[in-house]
Amino acid sequence: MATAIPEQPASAAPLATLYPAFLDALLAGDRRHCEALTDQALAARVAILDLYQHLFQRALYQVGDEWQHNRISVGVEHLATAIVEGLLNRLYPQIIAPRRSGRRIVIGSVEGELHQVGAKMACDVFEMHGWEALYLGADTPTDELVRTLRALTPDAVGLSLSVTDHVGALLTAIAAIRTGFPELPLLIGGQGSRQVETALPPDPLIHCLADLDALDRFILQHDQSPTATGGD
Ligand code: B12
Repeated sequence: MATAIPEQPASAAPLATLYPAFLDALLAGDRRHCEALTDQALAARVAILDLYQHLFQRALYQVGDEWQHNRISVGVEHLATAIVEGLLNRLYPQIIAPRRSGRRIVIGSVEGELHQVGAKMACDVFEMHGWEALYLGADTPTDELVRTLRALTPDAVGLSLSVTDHVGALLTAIAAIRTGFPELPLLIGGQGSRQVETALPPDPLIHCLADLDALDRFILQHDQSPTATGGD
């Protein structure tokens, strides 16, 4: 399956030069070189959202294509993913907005779903806007998700879905969340979610967000809305 990546904006231009070297380093398992190239991108003032989508995500999608066509081993794919997760952790202290909004989101990958990098990136976008973003991890059991929402009383919840086989788990999670929290904004993202929009129940508080730019716009709009809770 060929996977779509967001169109690259002019602001991400330096990444076009860095990308081939980054992909090579990732496939070679060369963490230090990946770090150095990431630092070069930041020094060239590439925005974090561009870095995430047009370097990290683009490279991991390519890794997926290489794996699908048996050109790389599962081990190489695992190592590449671990390197990107390390890069995200390394950037984390830099991305947290010093001014906190008092808002909180809980994000989980749906039950059965082992892909977690995209959901972690979505959490980071919330942190950049001053939200407290809590990632429950891959394969979040639906009942544990609901229990956590009850305990943490977030302002929104996010669900991530990569593999289309997990659509049923997504719909189950949505139904469980709606039973307990009829007013809670629910954000859905991930490659698998692109095919499920039509299967979702009609609900103005459910938002399918195609990429991190759409998420960024959503957060800005939400934070400006008079009904938004929290705040300094
Ligand atoms: C790494 C990887 C794995 C790792 C994941 C480890 C980890 N720590 O996450 C492991 C080895 C576990 C794995 C397993 C499998 N994988 Co896999 N995997 C990948 C790979 C190479 C990279 C995933 C990734 O991190 N992408 C980068 C992130 C940043 O992209 P993203 O997830 O799309 O996230 C972005 C947006 O979608 C969005 N987003 C994501 N979540 C959310 C949530 C919210 C709330 C919001 C707002 C936005 C948002 O924001 C992100 C940034 O833009 C992909 C290739 C690919 N195309 O992604 C295959 C891929 C996803 N895997 C695939 C498959 C088939 C599998 C397996 C079924 C393989 C198998 N036979 O076992 C299993 C399924 C396991 C399971 N039960 O889930 C297929 C899925 C095909 C499909 N459509 O169903 C892919 C596409 C590979 C391919 N080309 O065929 N995989």
